[in-house]
Amino acid sequence: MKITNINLYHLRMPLLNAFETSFGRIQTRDCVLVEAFAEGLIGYGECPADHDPGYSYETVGTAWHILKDFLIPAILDQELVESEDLQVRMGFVRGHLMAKAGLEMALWDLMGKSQGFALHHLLGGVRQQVDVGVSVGLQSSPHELVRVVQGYLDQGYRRVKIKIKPGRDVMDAQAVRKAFPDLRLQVDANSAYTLESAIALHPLDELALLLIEQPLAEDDLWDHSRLQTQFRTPICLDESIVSLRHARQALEMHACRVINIKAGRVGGLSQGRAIHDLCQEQGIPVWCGGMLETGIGRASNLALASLAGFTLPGDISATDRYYAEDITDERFVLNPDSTIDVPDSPGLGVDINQKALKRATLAKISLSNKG
Ligand code: OSB
Ligand code: MG
Repeated sequence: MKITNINLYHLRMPLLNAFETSFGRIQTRDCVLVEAFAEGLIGYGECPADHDPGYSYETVGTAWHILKDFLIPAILDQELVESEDLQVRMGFVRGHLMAKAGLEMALWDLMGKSQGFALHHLLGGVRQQVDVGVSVGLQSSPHELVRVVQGYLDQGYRRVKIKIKPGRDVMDAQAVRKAFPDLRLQVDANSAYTLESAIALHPLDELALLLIEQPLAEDDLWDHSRLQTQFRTPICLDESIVSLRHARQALEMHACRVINIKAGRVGGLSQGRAIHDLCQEQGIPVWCGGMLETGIGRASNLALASLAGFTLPGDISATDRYYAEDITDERFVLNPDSTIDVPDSPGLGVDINQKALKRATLAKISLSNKG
């Protein structure tokens, strides 16, 4: 198929609750929505770059620039049969993986709609519901954290991740573990430690955590491998894994025992699936990370997490954990067994709510070769 024109939207949506991590606190969440037109169909993709370069160097501003000035001109009116055709055309752009992933997602949505298949089917998924958990931001105190976690358990979540940072790590995790002895619990530091300062995390090894996510810098596979030797608890990498090659190298040097897969971080669903396949071959568990997505990105995450190797619960929560109003008609709900249904209609399987999209839009541009 040939994509003839694309609209980009800069979206900003208010979060129901502020979300605080070791790299910052947000009350609203930005992203770039890609709207691609081909064969009378419309495909959507979400580029999860945020307002600030805290999680990654990419921002809405860099993604907008790279999409508008480089990626989109390279793919408009080109024959694209599968995601690989798109990746080859985008290959001249170094990095900017979230920008590429947003465009790739729109192509998957178009391919699914044109062939009449849901995304989970195109990707090779094996389940209709996926196990999910909730990612809880830093709270004002361990006491408040326990109260917030209790609220999510009351809603039915059976796996909880808490954010940590230096000075807000062991006490927070101990408080949650003490309150909920059997909870499936994990922590995420978002690169806030060094090999030296991570000594402070040693008591976490006594808390029967599922994993410790991304304690060290994103460009530091080697020190993660040294840190892993100090812990029984598996280290899980998020920010550090930006490609299939990084995944292979991380596993070869034992830098982690679990991988968090985010299609946005690795340049698209195709690369996410490739990392899944590698990990599955090697018996390494993976799970689907989240970036506070809208209904578009959430639908994509659910389809990806339906692949057989996603054996740990994903950071894919119900819509009402994030937004009062989403840009899709569909709202995702938590089933009583802490799962969410994988969309089953063609493509992403969700429809845009035009009024909500309009309310969330800060800027829009239309790109085509016809001027
Ligand atoms: O590190 O997993 C992360 C959100 C934004 C950026 C990075 C991360 C997160 C989350 C939230 O943990 C997961 C979710 O979407 O619920
Ligand atoms: Mg993370």
